[in-house]
Amino acid sequence: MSHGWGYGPADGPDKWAENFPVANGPRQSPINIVTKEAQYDPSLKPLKPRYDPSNAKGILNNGHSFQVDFVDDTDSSVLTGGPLSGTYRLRQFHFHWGASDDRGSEHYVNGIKFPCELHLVHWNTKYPSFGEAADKPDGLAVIGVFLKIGAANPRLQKVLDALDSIKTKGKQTTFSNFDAKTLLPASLDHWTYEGSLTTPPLLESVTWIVLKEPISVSPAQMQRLKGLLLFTGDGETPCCMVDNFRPPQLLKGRHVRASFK
Ligand code: B30
Ligand code: ZN
Repeated sequence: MSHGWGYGPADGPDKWAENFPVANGPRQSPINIVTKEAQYDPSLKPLKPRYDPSNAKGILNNGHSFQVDFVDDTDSSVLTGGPLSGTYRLRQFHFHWGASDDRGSEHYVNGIKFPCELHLVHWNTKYPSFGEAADKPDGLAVIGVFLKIGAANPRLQKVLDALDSIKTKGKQTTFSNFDAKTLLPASLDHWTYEGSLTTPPLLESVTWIVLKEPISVSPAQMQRLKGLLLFTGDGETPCCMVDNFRPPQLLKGRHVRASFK
């Protein structure tokens, strides 16, 4: 799994446009969310995630993050509501984080960074598969959840405990019976805007739903995340998986809507 892109000086976000010109496109992600510019939209519906724990399938070190993958051949784990029309199936979730706690999130709120950001990736079932949806303007919906340092989060522990088995790029193991809903905060109040994948191929296909309320992670849990994984594969010079985030992109006239006053 060699991607030809990464987060280093030679292959990082500043270089992505060389191979992926859409990096400079009109609806790139992430963004800095300026809360006073976001307009409350009373037409946004309540966000309705409905996830079946038995759909969790595996956990993979993909060389730029780690992802928990879900069986997505039926409508048993889906997201509806919010800004969305139709039904979006859960495909995977993954995280972005920093080398230190002063950075790590992809989205910012009023210029504020968080140490980590969770992404739950869904695809629109009006298309036949994730692959077919991934390049359509309404193909994907990603829920972004900020993590802030605080109390230990018992709901993250099962994920963190699995990281030992996927230290290097390309390693994967089974990961079953996990309720992704337990990773969401109590409030589903959100900001939403039209954006893109935050990694190459940077496709402009994502309806972003960024939750206002962060979830907590303890300093020790954050240390585990930062210390256990490598960007590199077996036999390569080890390189710690940290600072795997893209910085905010230009808004280019887009509007951010808020589901709350
Ligand atoms: S994100 O939520 O905007 N960070 C993808 C999904 C969500 C985001 C970014 C990318 C995605 O599906 N990328 C293509 C799939 N990957 C598969 C993989 O195993 O990990 C292929 C690839 O990049 O070349 Cu990554
Ligand atoms: Zn992501």
